[in-house]
Amino acid sequence: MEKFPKDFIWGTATSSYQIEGGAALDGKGPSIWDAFSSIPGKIFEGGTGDVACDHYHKFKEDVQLMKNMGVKAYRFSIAWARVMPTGKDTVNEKGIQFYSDLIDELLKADITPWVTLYHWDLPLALQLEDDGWLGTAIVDHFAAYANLCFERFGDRVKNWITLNEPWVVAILGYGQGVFAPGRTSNSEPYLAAHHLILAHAKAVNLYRENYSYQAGQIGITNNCDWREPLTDSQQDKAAAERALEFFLAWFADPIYKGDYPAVMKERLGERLPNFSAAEKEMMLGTSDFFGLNHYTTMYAAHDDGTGKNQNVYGNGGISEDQAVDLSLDKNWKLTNMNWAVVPWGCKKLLAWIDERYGQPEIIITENGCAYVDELVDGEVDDQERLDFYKGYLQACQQAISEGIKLKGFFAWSFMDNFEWASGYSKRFGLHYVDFETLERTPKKSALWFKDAIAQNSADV
Ligand code: PNW
Repeated sequence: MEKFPKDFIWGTATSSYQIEGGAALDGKGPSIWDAFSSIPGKIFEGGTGDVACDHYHKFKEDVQLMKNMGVKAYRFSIAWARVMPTGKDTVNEKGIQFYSDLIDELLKADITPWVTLYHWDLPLALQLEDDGWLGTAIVDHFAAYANLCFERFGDRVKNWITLNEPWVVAILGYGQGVFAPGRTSNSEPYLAAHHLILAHAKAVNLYRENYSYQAGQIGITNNCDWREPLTDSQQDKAAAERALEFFLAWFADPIYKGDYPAVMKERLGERLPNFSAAEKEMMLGTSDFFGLNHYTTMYAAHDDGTGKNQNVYGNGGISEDQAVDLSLDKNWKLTNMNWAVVPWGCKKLLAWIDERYGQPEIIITENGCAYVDELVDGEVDDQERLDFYKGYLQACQQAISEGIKLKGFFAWSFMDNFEWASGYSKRFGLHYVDFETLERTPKKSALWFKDAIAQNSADV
């Protein structure tokens, strides 16, 4: 049986808006997701995060469930508006207390906290007063918020993730408008992304300058699918490479190489902002690990203008800008998100990152799948999810055996939750949540995951 390295980090992940509830409790301010989900038609069946999994009240039970699984690490996010109701200046001590208690509970259970500072729930006041990620003020506001978190939690939290998936914020929030703040544009995504990267860099610099005594690590999490050339033609190979550059290198190149990919500059012209020399210097090297959220794979072909697959959800950027036509293999199995299950794509993506960025330590901070789960006699037989994890974790094992420095894997998600625009219609959890009673039940995949952790192997 092949084993993972001894210190491999096995974890599960969640995010604040998706699980906490308590949207207006104990002084929490509204976020753009509270506002967005209140607009008719934006969320499937009008779902909101008002209650979600009520993790705000049930966190002790949740930590216990994690402990039962034997997970070594738990990735969660802090709701900025819970600790700073308007995003700046005023601190909400009750919000601080909630996260402080959660962190203590995790440490008591021997589970290492991995804390994401921003998983999309921007304080609404910052959207209204400062144009959210389109304005320049956000960079300093984010750094001040990060500073508060380092100051209050950094004695116990040693693993920080500044941003979750800036690509989603930019493309789905400011390009396609399907996520908060719901804007549609073909230039705003590039501006929002620019400020996201600068905010990340500023927070990391601040952490390193002022909190080195805390001896923690800090990085960013980007999401990327794999793009496989549809044919062996030079054109399709170039299209696949271009698609990956517009998806992942857009955010990773500034951090690992100091600037945007050349192909983006060429194709976008004035819509792509420039970094000053000082900004380049500030950004370079601002991730101690390469955080990666990976879910699926698509074929990429050169688009001569007749492409039929434009603007598919999750297309990796604004299609017209890339001249890439995306498609699926009809033999691939699809999850309930219509995302194809292609474990070898995961391995190829890890190898691409390894090569392009000089063998960074990679952490898969999310991987998982949605299926139509049913609770029957107190059990959920989600064999498809079990197979999914087995396949992807075996691909991870292979990557490690080929020398790729993959250090950890966080399953998305610890439990079923509010799946953004899909509301409660998509279940990604290892634990089933009954959204009427809020009762949690470990699924079959959770029991498998527990065995895999215990044996430190995917071959179980
Ligand atoms: C990620 N796409 O979102 C998020 O980090 C999670 O909050 C979310 O629940 C999970 O994946 C499942 O969706 C994504 O369109 C949303 O490519 C959309 C895309 C990718 C990731």
